[in-house]
Amino acid sequence: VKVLFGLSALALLAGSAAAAPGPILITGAWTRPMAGGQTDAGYLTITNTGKTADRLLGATSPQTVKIEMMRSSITTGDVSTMKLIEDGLALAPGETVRFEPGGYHLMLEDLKHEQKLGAAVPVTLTFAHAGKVKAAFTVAVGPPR
Ligand SMILES: [Cu+2]
Repeated sequence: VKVLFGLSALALLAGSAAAAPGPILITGAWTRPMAGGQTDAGYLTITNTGKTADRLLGATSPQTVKIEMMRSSITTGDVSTMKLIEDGLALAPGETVRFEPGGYHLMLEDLKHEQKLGAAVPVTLTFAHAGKVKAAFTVAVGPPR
């Protein structure tokens, strides 16, 4: 049984090393131009194309000290508030979640460098099931079309 397990673990490793896309599909990732030292929001669309429920647990980037998941909403009196998402974001099989201005966003806190128009900011998203998924956030004035 141990030998069989070892073989299947090797097969899994070989499979993950291949370029085949995982169940998590990231599209339209962007963030605004911003000076270093500032905080900026990042937006993207995440689709769980797999058959297993998943959960976005967090994100990291060499460009920031810290990334937090937040959700903006308009409360009474047209006041916009941001709420920290501390226990992750669930993604049912087949579900798509959009991070966009006025809603879900990633807070890229304390940028280490200026974000110049047209550059790409590397972000690694961590999912409970899919593991680490890399995304490049295009620095742009609005969402990519
Ligand atoms: Cu925020």
